[in-house]
Amino acid sequence: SLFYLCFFDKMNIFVPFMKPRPVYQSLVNLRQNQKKAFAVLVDPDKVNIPDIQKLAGLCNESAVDYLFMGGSLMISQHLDECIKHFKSNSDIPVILFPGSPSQVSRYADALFYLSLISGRNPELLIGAHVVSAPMVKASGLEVISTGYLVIDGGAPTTVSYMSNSAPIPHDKNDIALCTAMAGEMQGKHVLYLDAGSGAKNPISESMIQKVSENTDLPLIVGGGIREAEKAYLNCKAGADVIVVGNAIEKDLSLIKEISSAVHQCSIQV
Ligand code: 1GP
Repeated sequence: SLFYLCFFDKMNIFVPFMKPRPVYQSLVNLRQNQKKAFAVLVDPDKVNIPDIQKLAGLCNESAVDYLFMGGSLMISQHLDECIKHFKSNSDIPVILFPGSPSQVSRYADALFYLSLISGRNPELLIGAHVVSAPMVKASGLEVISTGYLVIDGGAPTTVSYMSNSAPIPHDKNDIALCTAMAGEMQGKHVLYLDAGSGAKNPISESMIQKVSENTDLPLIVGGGIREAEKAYLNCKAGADVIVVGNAIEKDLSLIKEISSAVHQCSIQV
């Protein structure tokens, strides 16, 4: 009832009691404290349960900050299982990064409610959200409203094909910035710049810098990052969270390497 949702403060001002949003708050804290975070992206279609247990151990040892879970397709049916196994081996928060409205699991800690603001496909701006809204609400998940910008990564990626919408050209920093600003003013809570999984060219530092300097939202950057050096440079340019999926699938030792490069950047700012 309303009684439980609101209270009066000392000056008798009516204050709604907000549901706690720990994952979102942790993202805001990064930006406020100039700390950097590393997220490992797992596509449930590409892992089995023993992989997940091994991955959880490596993520724990390497001080990974978040596990993002999701993929453009969902061929396998074991999303819940993957999350449960990860969580029984790790305290790292799991955030859903859904490629379709069916990718909702109440076992995760939070969900990026992605709106593809770089595209002009109404389905991915609002349509899929309408379809998934009752399911998302019923899940009780912490929902993080996300302005999602796909940037051309030099080759067609799954996200560029599936979204049926042109990505922002790699060198058009102003378009990226104006799109990010629009997302911020529309009330999105975080921004995600993505060159797409397995992108040939990751997002340029100059684009990251332009967006980061001119917006206040936590900034997540991913797509085609294969080296610790690039992760470090992205952080220096203003990314708050670095996401890596593809390269880690090929070489698990990168988890430790990239995580320490990202955290190194926190220390030096
Ligand atoms: C894709 O940003 C993520 O949506 C990660 O990309 O798989 O290329 O690391 P990679």
